[in-house]
Amino acid sequence: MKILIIGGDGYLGWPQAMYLSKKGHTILILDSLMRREFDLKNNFNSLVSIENVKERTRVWKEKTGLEIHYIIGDTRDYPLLSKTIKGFQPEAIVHFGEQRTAPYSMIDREHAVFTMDNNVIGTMNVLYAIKDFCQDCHLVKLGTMGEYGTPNIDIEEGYIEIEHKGRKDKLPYPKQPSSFYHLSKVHDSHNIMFACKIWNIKATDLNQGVVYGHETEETEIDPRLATRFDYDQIYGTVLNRFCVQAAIGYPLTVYGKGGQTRSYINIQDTMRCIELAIENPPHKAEFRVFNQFTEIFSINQLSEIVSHCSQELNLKVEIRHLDNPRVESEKHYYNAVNTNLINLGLKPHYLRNTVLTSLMKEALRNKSRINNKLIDPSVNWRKIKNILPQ
Ligand code: NAD
Ligand code: USQ
Repeated sequence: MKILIIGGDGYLGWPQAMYLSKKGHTILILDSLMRREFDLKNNFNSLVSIENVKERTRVWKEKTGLEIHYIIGDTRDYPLLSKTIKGFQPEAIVHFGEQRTAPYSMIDREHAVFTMDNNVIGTMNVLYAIKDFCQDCHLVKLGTMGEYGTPNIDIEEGYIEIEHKGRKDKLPYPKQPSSFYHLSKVHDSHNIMFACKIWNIKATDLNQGVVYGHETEETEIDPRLATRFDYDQIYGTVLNRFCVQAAIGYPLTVYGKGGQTRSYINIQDTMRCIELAIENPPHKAEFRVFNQFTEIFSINQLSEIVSHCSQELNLKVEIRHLDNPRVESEKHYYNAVNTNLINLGLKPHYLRNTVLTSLMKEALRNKSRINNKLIDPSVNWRKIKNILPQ
């Protein structure tokens, strides 16, 4: 298939591009490079060093004989986006290309507005380009489990059957996100659902949990094919952060009471889930939602797992409870359904194994690259203006 990967230079997009290229698909990446620009501007870094997109694609060709083409461009640039989609005629578009962190979106007004503009307008443009130039294309859009928040009932896959005053309906599941970033994903979901209905577009919204890990079969081919591994307070996701903290003896940064419970997925399972979505497209006009995660943990459970694994490596690890910089429940009910992808054939990797065999090892190997000034959270949800340490 011809597949356009928007955001194909990012943490997930780059390994996904290689994964699908190796399966024989023709891959074109579109990426604005906003993620790399953030690091350059703020002196942040990935734990493992990563090559630029030109070098990555060159090494990929050298090692596998396969080509991955790329265009540097922004989804908000409609002439460029529509020309790309019209010219390439993708059968599927995998859309990773958004500002993807909650703390970034809560820094101040500018960052919140950028997040809305970049994500919501960018996705609107993708929808219009599909409608105008590529109606049969399947949009595979990365959403997030955080769209649902933490309701006191089970979280279903996108829709819920409701009985109200004696009448029944199947409605979009209620959304209670906890950052402007997560809200941008909710707005995207509504826009995509509406576009499917009025223009007969087909789309899969993948409500993905927190991703951990950095190794895939393809990144292991050569160190120059590595994907980024973020551990800082803005882009680092919680398990990746805890493993880096443990490697340098930095007390683990549990926010608040640590009862926050979330769904998690290994990066290798992300690759497979996207492939499953592409291989099994929805019908025309269908807006399909999959909950893309494999396991559920509280932050306290994660810190205990990392602490336990660290002891096996003779590392001494302390757990520290910080005042929570976010506004979120710290003790709540959480149970989410994830049967759609499992029914399509997903065979999960498990978190405990990845901590010891991959994450801790990588963190120890790259200890000298860790900047501990980037670890503690300085972005607070309640403050009007936050400052990033350099
Ligand atoms: P990332 O920031 O590493 O990658 C996103 C890429 O998209 C970057 O290379 C960035 O430059 C590019 N991009 C951003 N805005 C763009 C635009 N307007 N036009 C073109 N390119 C643009 O993020 P990631 O971790 O790879 O996440 C990919 C997607 O998956 C995001 O949509 C994110 O919300 C979603 N997701 C991520 C996680 C996670 O834990 N990493 C979990 C759930 C969902
Ligand atoms: N947390 C800590 N300590 C830390 C970092 C985080 O206790 O050092 C807590 C947070 O308070 C939160 C939980 O861990 O309760 C998850 O935080 P996170 O930063 O790992 O993940 P989150 O902000 O939810 O965002 C990440 C990705 C985002 C994706 C989302 C999936 O950055 O792109 O959408 O995971 S989900 O959580 O399902 O919404």
